[in-house]
Amino acid sequence: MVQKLSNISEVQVERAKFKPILPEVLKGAAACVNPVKGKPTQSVADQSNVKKFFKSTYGLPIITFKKGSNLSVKKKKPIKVAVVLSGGQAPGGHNVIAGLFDGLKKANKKNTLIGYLGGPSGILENKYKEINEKVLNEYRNTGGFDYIQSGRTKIETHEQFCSTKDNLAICHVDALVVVGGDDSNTNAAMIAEYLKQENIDKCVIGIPKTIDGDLKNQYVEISFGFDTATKIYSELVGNICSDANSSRKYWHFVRLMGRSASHIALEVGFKTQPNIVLIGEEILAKKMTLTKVIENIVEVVVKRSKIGKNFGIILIPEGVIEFIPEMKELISAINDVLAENADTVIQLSSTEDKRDFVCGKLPKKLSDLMAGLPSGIASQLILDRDPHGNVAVSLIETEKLLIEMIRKRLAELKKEEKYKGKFSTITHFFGYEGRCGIPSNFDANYTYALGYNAAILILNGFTGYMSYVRNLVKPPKLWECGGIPLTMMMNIEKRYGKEKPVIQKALIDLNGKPFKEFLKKRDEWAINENYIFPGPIQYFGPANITEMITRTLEYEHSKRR
Ligand code: FBP
Repeated sequence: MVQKLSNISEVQVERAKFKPILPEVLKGAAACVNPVKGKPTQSVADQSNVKKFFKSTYGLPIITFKKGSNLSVKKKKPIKVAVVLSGGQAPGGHNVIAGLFDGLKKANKKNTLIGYLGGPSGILENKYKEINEKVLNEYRNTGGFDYIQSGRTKIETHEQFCSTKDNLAICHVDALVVVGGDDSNTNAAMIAEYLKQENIDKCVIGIPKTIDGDLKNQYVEISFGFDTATKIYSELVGNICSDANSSRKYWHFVRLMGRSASHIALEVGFKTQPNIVLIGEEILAKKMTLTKVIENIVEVVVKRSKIGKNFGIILIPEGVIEFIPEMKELISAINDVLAENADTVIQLSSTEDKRDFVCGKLPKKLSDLMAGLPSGIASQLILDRDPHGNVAVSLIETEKLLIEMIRKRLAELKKEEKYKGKFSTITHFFGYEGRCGIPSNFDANYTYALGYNAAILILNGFTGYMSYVRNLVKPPKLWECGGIPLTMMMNIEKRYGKEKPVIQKALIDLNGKPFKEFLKKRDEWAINENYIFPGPIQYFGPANITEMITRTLEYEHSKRR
């Protein structure tokens, strides 16, 4: 019986009783799961270059788990595993830990699990806690990463690899599980490679986490957290659609998280059917300038106004700014200036000084562009990059830039008597609201299976792999499990001015089914109020609501069927 503590909500009390469904193939102890090795693999691009960085772990075969007896696992001595949560929060992180813990204990009660605290810096500083069943039980099926917290430290220097090696040895850790997005899993691959080159027999396994949904491929059908986060954002956007449709006086500009990729905006678009959804990948492919993006939005605003509708909802992926060609060029040039002048920039205390310094180093065309931007946006563009070199898009108020430019254009049209409407705007940013919600049934099951599956990969001695659980449109019992080599997902990219192997981000495929479905619908959404109000995530009730998967996953699978 779960006790209701004073700081636990009624929903959490009920939610604690939820028992994740394990895929049939993982049921029973690891000794009942047989790993079948496929053919050697290649990285998705830049094969010979990627291979140079991963001399010992490149080209590993894909592992598929099948039911069958696996005696080698039975003979294993007790092992100690460490888990680290890396990067932004995503609903379901605690269930990864729970699945991993249960998988290890099922194999041998003496197996133990520790959690490094505060992300990868916990490994470097040797800060950890023992995962204990009683405490863990309070975190099962909950959102957040608060049990062991997260962080964005990157392990990349020789010294950092050495201290990772030393600290794993000090704690007698046999395997490390890195729960993270593309950058954190790139890090996991580097650690696996380093340990292998040093002849150290320890496993490193990655788990695909990120609400952004941009860590995916044929095996990793979706990263965990995307399902819950998009359901939360959809509820909020649906409510705004309802409000807009009731008062009919505001244009709502809603920026949504998702870093570079527009998967979140597209999924929320499907679930709520707003008037406009910008897709960064389309803007990039069509090389649409900022002026063109504005023109397209203005066209809808004017059309709606002509039929008396001075209101609407527009979804803006936070990463769109990086896809507009001139902004992309500007950001890339700023990245280079910041990388080349890191020592000077760090000395400058105010954002304005930094902005002026960077501006002075840019080619004229780009410094003119920067000068023409609202000063808030220009400053936000030069904010510190994260340790992986990414721009802090969650802090750039792109919606304000768009509004300012739309306003200017509408004023011109007014002068030319081509527009008579009223343009009142409200801005929203939904990001952090969605990252720590109580995981949906899908994410609760998926994350538990990913963790449990990671335990089985470790018990079989695999390293340099990502835990995968696929066939996700089917009920969890039928999900397929195994490991995909981390190097298989890599390509070479420029980071901090240097060529580096990194896991390739999965952006929206413009030839893919989800985008094509969107194209069929968007003109209709623009003019009419086809709004859908999805309401909150349902944890209890009819299965068609509680077990609902994302439209993106549905469409992607319908292509394969
Ligand atoms: P991950 O890629 O680490 O999962 O983080 C994703 C994300 O939530 C992005 O959507 C967002 O741009 C970014 O994190 C915000 O970073 P921070 O948490 O450091 O503010």
